[in-house]
Formats: sequence, C-alpha cells, structure tokens
Amino acid sequence: MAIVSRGFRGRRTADPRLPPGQYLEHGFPVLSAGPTPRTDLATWTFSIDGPQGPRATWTWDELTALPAEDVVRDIHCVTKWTKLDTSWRGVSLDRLLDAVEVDPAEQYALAHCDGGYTTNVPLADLRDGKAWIAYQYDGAPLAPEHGGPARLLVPHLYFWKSAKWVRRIELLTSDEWGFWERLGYHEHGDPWKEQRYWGD
Ligand SMILES: Nc1nc2c(c(=O)[nH]1)N[C@H]1C(S)=C(S)[C@@H](COP(=O)(O)O)O[C@H]1N2
Ligand SMILES: [Mo]
Repeated sequence: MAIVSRGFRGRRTADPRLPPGQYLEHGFPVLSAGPTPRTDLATWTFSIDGPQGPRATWTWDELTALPAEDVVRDIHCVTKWTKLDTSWRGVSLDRLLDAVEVDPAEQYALAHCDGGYTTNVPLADLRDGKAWIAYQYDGAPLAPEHGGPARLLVPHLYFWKSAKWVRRIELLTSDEWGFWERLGYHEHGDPWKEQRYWGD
C-alpha cells in the first residue's frame, strides 16, 4: 500500500505543467497585502504613463469596448501553489501599448494599483501576447478580492506580478522595484527558473 501511494505521489510531482517547487491548487486562494479597494466604475480610468504623466487614458466604457481576448493560462504563486487552466477575458497590453509612443530607452514598467500596491515588469514581458488587463474570470466580472474591476495578468511570471486593481502602468528608462520586490522578492520572477527571492 505504502509503495503504491508513493508511486502515485511521484507521478503527480512529475507533472510537466508544474514549475519546480510548485504544487497543484484546485481552489482560488486570495492573496492581498491590504484591504480590497472599491472604485466606482463611473470614475475608474486606466492609463499608460510616461515621466510627464498619462500618454493614454481609457475610461471603463472605453476599455471594455476594445477588442478583448479570452485566454486560458496556468498561474503560479511564489507561495508555491499553481492553478491550471484559469480562464480570463481582457484587453491585450499589445493593443494598449500600440496607442502610445514608447521611447526605445523605456524598457521597464511599473504597475500602480488602487490601495498603493506596485510591481515592476520589464516592458518586453508585457508585449507579444504575454499580458492583459483582465476584467473577467471564468465568464463573470472579476471579483473585487481577485482584483476587480480589472487587474494586470502576466501569467508567465509569478502571480505577484499580476497586479490587482491596476490603474496605471508607468514606462521607465530604469528598473524601479515595486512593493514585494523591495521586500525581497525577485525583480523578474520567472517560475520556470524559480526566481522567487533576491539572488535566486
Ligand atoms: N494590488 C495588489 N495586487 C496583487 C497583490 C496585492 O497584495 N495587491 N498580491 C499579489 C500576489 S502576491 C498574488 S499571489 C496575487 C494573488 O491574486 P489572487 O488574490 O487573485 O489569487 O495577486 C498579486 N497582486
Ligand atoms: Mo503571491
């Protein structure tokens, strides 16, 4: 009996969709560093900013009128849970970045959220079909505790990069750490390279 169950466990941890050190989670844990902010959709905006302020701003109606994409992706939290096949609807960052002029020297981005959370992502990780401003999860409006009305979704990086309640993406010419990065989390956060903390 013991040998049989060890065999099963061994086969599960060998799941090729699990990055190193991760386990499968079937629920959807909520991880927030503070209270869930509430923003009235009538005044909500999302913007892409440069050093001089907003280069493009979308209201809720404008953002949700843009062509959206349905994406199914695995998500990986640095606390070691991985959830497979999560389904989202949102606007590709490619489409939003197309609306602004980006200086070639601006290779970094810092996401800013209601509530003050921030996280940095290299601009290249937001391009080429890798990131979205997501406003639906599993066919329903994104729940406030999971980042509704809208969150950044960057599923190929650890999930702390997927900033909930995102309101601005600031383009930068040098990398600037966000909330968790200043507290010791990795500046990039690739789960397949196990970039969890400083020095990984
Ligand atoms: N604004 C904001 N975004 C955030 C966080 C946060 O505390 N505030 N936590 C991050 C972390 S550490 C994780 S793992 C995911 C959790 O998303 P979930 O609560 O939808 O599972 O959100 C990320 N985005
Ligand atoms: Mo996390």
